[in-house]
Amino acid sequence: MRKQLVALGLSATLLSGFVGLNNYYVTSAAVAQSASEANVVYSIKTDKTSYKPGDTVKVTVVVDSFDAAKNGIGSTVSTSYIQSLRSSILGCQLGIILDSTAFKSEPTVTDGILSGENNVNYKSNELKCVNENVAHGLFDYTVSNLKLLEFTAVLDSNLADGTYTIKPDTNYTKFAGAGLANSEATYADYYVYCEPISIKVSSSAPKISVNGSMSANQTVAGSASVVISGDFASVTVTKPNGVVTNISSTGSGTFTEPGTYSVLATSSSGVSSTLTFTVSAVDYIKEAGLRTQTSDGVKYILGISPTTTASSLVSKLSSQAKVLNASGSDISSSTTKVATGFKINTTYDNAVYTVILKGDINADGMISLLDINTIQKKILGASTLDTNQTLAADVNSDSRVNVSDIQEIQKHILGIKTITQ
Ligand SMILES: [Ca+2]
Ligand SMILES: [Ca+2]
Repeated sequence: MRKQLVALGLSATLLSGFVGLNNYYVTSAAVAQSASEANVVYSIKTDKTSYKPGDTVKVTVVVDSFDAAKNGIGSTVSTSYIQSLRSSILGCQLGIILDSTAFKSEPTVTDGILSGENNVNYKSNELKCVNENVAHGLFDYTVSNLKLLEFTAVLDSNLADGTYTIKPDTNYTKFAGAGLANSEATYADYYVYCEPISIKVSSSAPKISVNGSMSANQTVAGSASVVISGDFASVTVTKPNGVVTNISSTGSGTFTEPGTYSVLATSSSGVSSTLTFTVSAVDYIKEAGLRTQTSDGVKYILGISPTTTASSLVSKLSSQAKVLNASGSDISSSTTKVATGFKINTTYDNAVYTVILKGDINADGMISLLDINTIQKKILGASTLDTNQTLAADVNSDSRVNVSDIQEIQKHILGIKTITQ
């Protein structure tokens, strides 16, 4: 075909066009050429790339491009033309070979112009479609994704894991010529290309581990690190609240909400594995040596040492909490001193606690003369204390704020007696 383009002094790019019609695309238009010259590129496609033994494989054979001459420059294609083109390609003999170790039974032709024409023979794992009427037309277009044939074939249910081929039978096709590679065959001036394909067969299921263990129904304390290994295409985790989380993209996730989880992982061949585990609640506040109390419906957290930084407190709480300052800003990673009135948000149960630092009344995270001054003003009636300040000022926890608390703070500052938080 190319040699004629040169002889006529015309370029195939002269009339490069793009016409959408029934999902077929005209990608080039060449000059008229002899009836017997054409390039056909077809391919074998499967509905998936990975299967498990016993699966049904759906195979489609499509023409990716078909170059021939018709009607000269400037003509367009019609639906009926596409149909006739399909018939013309059919005019060629087409053979498909299925790997005989993988497929034990006769394929079933489900669609395609080749079906129902009494021209499909199945022998020894070869699917041979025969029509001796090779059409000669003057065609001028490249057609994409034109379906020739569709069939299903069932994999042996006892098939070993591995890779199996589906390939063109170039010894059988009308185009076949001696001495050419399997993927390439010629007949007269026709050039036909089709690459073999391989499908993966795997019966192995993805492996699911929780905190490094693959045991079913295990209970892990506080936090579960789920990791999927091996071939997986989808992974869903059903949480204790019934919400399903997709971790297919990473194959891993960390879960801290107490309760029972179930993981479903499916391989690309469709083999699934499941694992159920339980996350038990951990009292990270208690573990950190802190304590809580509730007053008038407000949750307080106590036991924090003066001058403790936000980041060190988060670390002490096993990173299961955030620290918010008096303005509500998340300062978890900062070195700001945790002060009376700050909030601790425990992320595993989403509870919020207000920090009370005994002796830190002015809320700067330190115990100093400034705190004594703040209490003195309150005692003298010069100012008032809010609820948080009142709790912090009652250093000796006798439910009163008076000179005794001031004395406790003085002893703390002088190093005589440390305030018990
Ligand atoms: Ca202070
Ligand atoms: Ca007191």
